[in-house]
Amino acid sequence: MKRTGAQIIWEVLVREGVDVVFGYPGGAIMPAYDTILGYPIRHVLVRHEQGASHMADGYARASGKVGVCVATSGPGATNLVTGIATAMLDSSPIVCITGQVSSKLLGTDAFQETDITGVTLPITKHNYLVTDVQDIAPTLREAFYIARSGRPGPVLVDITKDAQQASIDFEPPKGEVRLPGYRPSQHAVQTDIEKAIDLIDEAERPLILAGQGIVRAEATRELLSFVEKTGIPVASTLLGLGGFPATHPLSLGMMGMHGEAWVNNAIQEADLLIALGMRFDDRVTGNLKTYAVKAKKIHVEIDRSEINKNVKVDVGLIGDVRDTLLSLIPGCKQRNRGPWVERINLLKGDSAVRDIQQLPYNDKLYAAHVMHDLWRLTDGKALVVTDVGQHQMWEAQYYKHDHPRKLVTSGGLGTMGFALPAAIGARFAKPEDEIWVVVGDGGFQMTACELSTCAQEGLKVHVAVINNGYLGMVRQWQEFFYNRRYSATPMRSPDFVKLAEAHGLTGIRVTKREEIAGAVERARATPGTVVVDFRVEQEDSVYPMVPAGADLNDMIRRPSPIVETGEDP
Ligand SMILES: Cc1ncc(C[n+]2csc(CCOP(=O)(O)OP(=O)(O)O)c2C)c(N)n1
Repeated sequence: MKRTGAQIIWEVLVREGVDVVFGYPGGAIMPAYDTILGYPIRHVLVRHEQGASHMADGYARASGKVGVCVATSGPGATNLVTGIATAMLDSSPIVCITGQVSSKLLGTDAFQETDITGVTLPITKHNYLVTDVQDIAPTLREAFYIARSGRPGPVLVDITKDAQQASIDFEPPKGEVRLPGYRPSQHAVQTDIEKAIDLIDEAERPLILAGQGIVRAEATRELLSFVEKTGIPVASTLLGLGGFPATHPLSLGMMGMHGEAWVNNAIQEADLLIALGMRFDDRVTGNLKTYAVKAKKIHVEIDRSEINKNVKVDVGLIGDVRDTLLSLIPGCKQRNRGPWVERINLLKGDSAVRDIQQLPYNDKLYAAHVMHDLWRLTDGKALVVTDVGQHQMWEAQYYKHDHPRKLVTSGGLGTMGFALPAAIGARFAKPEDEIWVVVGDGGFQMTACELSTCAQEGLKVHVAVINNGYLGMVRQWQEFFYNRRYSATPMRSPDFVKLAEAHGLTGIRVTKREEIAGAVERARATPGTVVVDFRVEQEDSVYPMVPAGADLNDMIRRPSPIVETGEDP
């Protein structure tokens, strides 16, 4: 059958199972936009291409499938860049399709020409420039295969306008994609598995460090079996939250810069760390010279280049986390590590009385209240998409995630402006889920234009703006490390209730704790997107905090004790 390049793009996407793409049209991608009308693919018109790449990413994180975004050449393509880098650092599988100027104009500084493959080379898993219509189908198939296999990541395919316009006799390619030299699935070496089992059986104070690899590899059930057999407590990275049930007795919570104090103390006392699908990021380790020096280390990772990159390990197991856990479980002894768990409980010490929730009632609204109440009111079942800043850390501390893919957040790049568009992507991935966006007043304003997309598409997401009148996390650093010189962090915002209303949406304002439940109920009962403006305490800080590059034990703690009643909040 005769097909144009523009048609072939959608033919391949339909065969890859794509039913929604996020994008914005323009000259060099117009042939593709013209033909999409004939295919069963929903196109979501974003308000800025950054939103399109975050939406594709949010869709991918919530569903486990590949997300797709589309943009024109030049400024359209460069606007995707922040979302591509975000997906790259968090190993999120997206395919970005960009139009390019016609091949005879390449290299002439033609109107809207940018070398987008050059620009995105360091922030994509792979990228392509396609100038021949014959190459469109095989290239797109490779792009999907590379994006989803091995360590997932973003792939960009830049297609010239003439390749989109040309026609060929098209036969859909069949069979597996084969790429010489690319070996995405590997299995850990058996002798290394045996070494790891010996270390696990011998250890008296072992800890599991659960990373996002657990979620990506769909390994939550296997992790649970491993923990129930070996009795080893689990600490999670930010992106690993939900990979192990937060309410399980052996779940310790988050590690690292804003992790629980006792988790960081336990890491420093451990005699064995079993790192599963995580990459010893600097936010997790603090000072590498003093990091877990008493512990032997086992590192399970799908990406070989992560082993011994930041932390030298005793055993590296290269492979899929689920697959590797299945190899480890039968060999490990059934054990109860009671004394170690008791020791960790002792390390919890006075943490409970330092918790902001222990403050006697006053008329102040704290972000921690909002997160805790949201968790209770949604029964811990909502899919929460957070932005970056203090609210992100409070969410991680106070919203207990028991299930994977229920927290979508930008970890590696820490991208403000991520949350609202990523939530729109997640909305398409999970039509049945209750979705809450948790976002700061700063980050919300970076991509609030996507409220207009919510309105046009008739989408229901709840936006909780944690409005403290500051770029809170930066203000916190200024408070702790720059003598309270609040340079460029006080921020005036528009009236978010009116902003919602201007989009034909609903806005609600909350200034007191007792108003939280009513607002949540009203948001749930209202059709369409609802923005809840939570006016929280302006100068609260996230505790504990390991200063950048410090020893994990050197945490700044909330001044203690803030109350001595010991009563439940
Ligand atoms: C795109 C981008 N620019 C700058 C930063 C640096 N940064 C990290 S947190 C933060 C403040 C966030 O403020 P807000 O969105 O109001 O959230 P809050 O910390 O108050 O919860 C900034 C500016 C960033 N992470 N991303």
